[in-house]
Amino acid sequence: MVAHPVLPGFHPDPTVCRVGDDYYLACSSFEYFPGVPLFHSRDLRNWTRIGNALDRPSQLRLPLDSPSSGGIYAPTLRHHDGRFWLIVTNVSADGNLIVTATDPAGPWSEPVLLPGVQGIDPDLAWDDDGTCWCTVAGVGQYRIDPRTGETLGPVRRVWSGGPGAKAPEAPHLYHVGDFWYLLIAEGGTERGHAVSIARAPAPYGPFEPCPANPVLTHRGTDDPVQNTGHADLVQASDGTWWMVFLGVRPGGGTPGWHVLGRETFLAPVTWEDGWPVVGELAAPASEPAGSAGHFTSPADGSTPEPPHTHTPALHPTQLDPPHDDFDHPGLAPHWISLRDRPTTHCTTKDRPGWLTLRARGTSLDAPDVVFTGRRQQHPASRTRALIDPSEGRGGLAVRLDEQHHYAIEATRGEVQVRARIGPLNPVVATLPTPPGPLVLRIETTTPEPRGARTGPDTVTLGIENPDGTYVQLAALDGRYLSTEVAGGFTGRVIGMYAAEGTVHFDWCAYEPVAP
Ligand code: 6LW
Repeated sequence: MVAHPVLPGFHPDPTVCRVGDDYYLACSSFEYFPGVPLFHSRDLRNWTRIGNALDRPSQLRLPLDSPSSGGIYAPTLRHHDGRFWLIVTNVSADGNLIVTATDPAGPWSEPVLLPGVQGIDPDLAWDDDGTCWCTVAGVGQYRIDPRTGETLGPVRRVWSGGPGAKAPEAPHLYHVGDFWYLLIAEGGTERGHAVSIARAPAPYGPFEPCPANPVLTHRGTDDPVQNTGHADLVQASDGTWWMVFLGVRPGGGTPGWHVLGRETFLAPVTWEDGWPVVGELAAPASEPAGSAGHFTSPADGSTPEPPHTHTPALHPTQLDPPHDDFDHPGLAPHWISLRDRPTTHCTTKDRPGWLTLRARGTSLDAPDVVFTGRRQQHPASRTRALIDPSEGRGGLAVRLDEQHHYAIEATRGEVQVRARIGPLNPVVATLPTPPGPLVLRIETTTPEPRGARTGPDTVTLGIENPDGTYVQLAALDGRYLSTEVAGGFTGRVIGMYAAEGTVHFDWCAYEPVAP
């Protein structure tokens, strides 16, 4: 069985919590605004986006010169004392911060900063007496007052994972039965990634590692899902246990390139001798029978069913709205912009029914470029947008960072395809066009691998004639827009941008394509 992510595309560092029959999940968002996407599910497999925790500039400061893959790292989402608590690190500005909400769809509070808490990947856990523990990568632990952000004592090193493993991080602390369990990731977020666990009689230790560590890793296997790690546990309302974690799907020949970023996967968990045992990766609920749901647990062969399987699944994986006409005053929560989104530069009010982008940075190479896009969620995809470039220059781009992006750019009477790959920045095609609105198109296709040097996909860029026929201008190797080439923590985002003057977009449509 090939497992599919429950949240495909750039959705790393998942954190999950349950309230009654409802599950909520949050992910990292790095240099994009709004930050920390939030999802709701009744079955842990089909997730619906409900908003973003950091959706106001006062909550999310991302300086215009902050680097890509900076910004917002690794949240923890918990429900305690009638409120949702989300703790996260803004590595580009404010460090660790907490926001709270009574409704996870928002509004979320202004941030409470934790200047005394040093370290990424903060976790929150409460003792029975109300003591709040904040555990960070390393692995260090603080006693804090989460309402004020004050630290109530020095950091204590509680565990550093398995001997010799790098990057003990992503800690989450749980009280289960007689023990406190400390779940961590280790080995780094690349092919060596793993999940390990330790337990103790108290939240602060002493921690005894699980003899079967790591409890999850795909390193050294030929599993199509690699880099599995950075996990969180949740007990379902029917008593079964589940793990969400990140993984990647590398494609092409050696060494494999993943182009959609780190995605969120799900696996069942059973308990043996007081330790969690992770079963096979679970597929989304509407996978064809026989290709999913073999939850054979290495522990006892039992087959836990996901909770609430009555939930209808319309699509095998979560897909944000495929088509946006920009007919509503605000932008839907799946649209993400680079670093900020002032209405002076990105608005639906200038020309009703259109998204208007006003240029600031003069190209996608500049960190202050005005860019609004959405995550590429499927290996084979098609994105189209109707642009009116008559007052400026802009286009449609697939972006990994400032140094890695392909774009089709329109201005009065001409379109160009540009391919930025590290220090190279050629114009690879130019075509005269009639003035006025035109449809730009970007497709990603995944041809059968033909050997060790085959790339993971092909990115094609072109325009549509008024009669709907497609004119392809360039077909580019997708490996150069992969994490293995570009580095960093994000994934591809496909979107609209302005590089000069003002450009208007009537609609933008994204769809998966059958491979
Ligand atoms: C995150 C760390 C990691 O803070 O990558 O995969 C970092 N894990 O835990 C950025 O996502």
